[in-house]
Amino acid sequence: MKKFLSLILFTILSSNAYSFMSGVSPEKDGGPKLVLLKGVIHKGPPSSSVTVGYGIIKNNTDNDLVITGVRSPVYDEVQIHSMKYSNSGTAKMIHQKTLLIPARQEVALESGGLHLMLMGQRREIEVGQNIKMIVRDKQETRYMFNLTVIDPRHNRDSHDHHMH
Ligand SMILES: [Cu+2]
Repeated sequence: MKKFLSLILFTILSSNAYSFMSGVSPEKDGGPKLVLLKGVIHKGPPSSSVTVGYGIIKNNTDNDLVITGVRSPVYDEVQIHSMKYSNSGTAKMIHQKTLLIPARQEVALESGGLHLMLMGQRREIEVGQNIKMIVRDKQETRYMFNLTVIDPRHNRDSHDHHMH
């Protein structure tokens, strides 16, 4: 009986893992046309419910691509935010509903600028883990981004303690 249960569990787990990219027809799988280079997720303190993701989004095609959404099985919601600075020195985050990545260009997500805002973490993440995200563009093409969890306290020169 125990064996039977674990078999069911395994089937459920593996079908979940599979369904992450399923439902996407092959012609809607953008493959390496849009990639995230040096993708990282900052492992936040246990008390915080939000954290950030950075990296360099690279468009490997001759066409402009417009990102319209990002999701990950690890987070309830992933938003693209930009920063707006006022003359008085305050910073405000703006939710970007779309993000243009021009043909053959790179757009950096970095501390103090554009970033992925990761909200509603569904499970514990550990430093070194690889977290996948599915990015959708205006043509409903999907791309897979890979991000590695890092401990931002070991990257003190990244100056982001005042941002998040
Ligand atoms: Cu943000």
